[in-house]
Amino acid sequence: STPLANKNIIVVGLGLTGLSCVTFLLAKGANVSAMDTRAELSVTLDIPVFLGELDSKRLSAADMLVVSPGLSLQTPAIQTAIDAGVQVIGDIELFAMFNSKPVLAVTGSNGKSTVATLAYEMCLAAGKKALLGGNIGIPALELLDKESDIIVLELSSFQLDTTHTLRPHVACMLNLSDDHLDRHGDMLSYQRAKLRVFRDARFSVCNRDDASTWPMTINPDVMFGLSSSERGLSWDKQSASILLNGKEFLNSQECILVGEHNMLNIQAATAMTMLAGIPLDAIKGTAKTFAGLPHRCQTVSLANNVRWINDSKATNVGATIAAIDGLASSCKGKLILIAGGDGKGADFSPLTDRFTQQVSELITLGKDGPKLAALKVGSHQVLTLNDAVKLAAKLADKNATVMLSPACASLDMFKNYQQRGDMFVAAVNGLPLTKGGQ
Ligand code: UMA
Ligand code: ADP
Repeated sequence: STPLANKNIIVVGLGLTGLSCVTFLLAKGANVSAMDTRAELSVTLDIPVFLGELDSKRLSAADMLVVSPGLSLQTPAIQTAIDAGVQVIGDIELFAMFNSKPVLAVTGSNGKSTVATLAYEMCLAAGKKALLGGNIGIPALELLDKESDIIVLELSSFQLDTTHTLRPHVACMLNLSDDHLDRHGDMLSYQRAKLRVFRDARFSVCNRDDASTWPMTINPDVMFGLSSSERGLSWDKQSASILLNGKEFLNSQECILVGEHNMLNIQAATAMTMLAGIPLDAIKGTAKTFAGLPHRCQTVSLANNVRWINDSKATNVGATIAAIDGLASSCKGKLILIAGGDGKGADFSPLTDRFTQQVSELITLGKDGPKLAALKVGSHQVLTLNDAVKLAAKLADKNATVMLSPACASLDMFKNYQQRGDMFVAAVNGLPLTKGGQ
């Protein structure tokens, strides 16, 4: 029997995470029921399921709640249960309770999926049986019954908020910029949630140039950054290469990934896997051949001599800034930016300089489109992504770059960022080819 057998456990939230928790807890012999605030959900489960408003009494009477990342711990009914002494955890804590494999955990505002995938591929290249999951889309609990030597987890601030005993072998925080303030309230509590990744970690990896990634209580084992340093990973702007302990490790010309933000991502994944004992040749080989993930600064068409870039995963201001800066050196003609969506309460003003200096035309849409449009004189507001693409095609001259990098979440208009990116690509592919276009 396990510590969960016969316990009355309520899984709160029935998305991907919640469903993985129900399956796992049933297998451990718990008495499982589930709740979700959404009144309409098409799930058929063999357990009691309560939809709609959360039943506070029922929650407070449970032995344990497993809360999904999409629900705030500040939700009154959950807060009441916490106050009543009910143990409240998330799926990552449940994972931690049963995991015995070394974990490489990465968090941050931007670059998590790229770094997690790079680290995972580096482990595979070294012949390790590696698994990848977490916020990237594969619930961590689904990894537990698979054979592995090492597990790479991408963790969000919401997941870390409900995690206490993960004790990763290597923990890494990439950066901190404004995101999810509608849920966390302020930057400090958002940062605190992210720093929880370092709790009881064997090794820690931090960004030398972003002090908000180093908790006061730890001494980072390896630092990375664009600033120069004789220790850890650094960037030599002149030779455009990544240095390890002051010596050239990898020239960016040898890599498929472009943009300084991606050079940071390679550095972070290198630091993490190095600390996990992965040989440098496997790390380097992967860093060279990794082509990036879809929806992240991905070139999707070169028709009519216009470069169309899908960066739909740029769901916050920091990501869009990195994408614009990353393109700066390779943009030969106009840069036309399509942005907007749900800004999640973020401050857009850090974009003003980029909009004025680097973006030739700004096309906005979505809930917070007007707020973005107000930051640039002569910007264009449209209603649909299709209209945005058509207008961009009209405004594009030879050698122009058109990028969808919304700086906002997609949920006001789309199912998720993938659907937004796919619809962008479909709209681009639906454009008429002019004579001489390729
Ligand atoms: N919801 C309700 N009521 C509920 C439960 C959820 O309205 O009772 C809503 C949430 O507000 C949210 C949606 O339903 O809009 C989904 O929430 P969820 O907790 O059920 O989400 P899952 O389907 O379990 O997916 C979660 C992560 N989603 C969130 O954190 C919102 C996924 O990250 C992750 O891939 C998955 O677990 C597996 O670990 C997505 C994400 O957007 C990609 N993450 C945020 C980000 O990256 O910025 C943090
Ligand atoms: P996350 O999983 O944290 O959302 P991704 O790797 O999916 O991060 O990248 C999302 C977007 O964030 C990219 O499309 C790019 O615009 C931006 N980005 C990627 N890496 C970084 C980084 N190291 N710093 C800042 N922005 C980044």
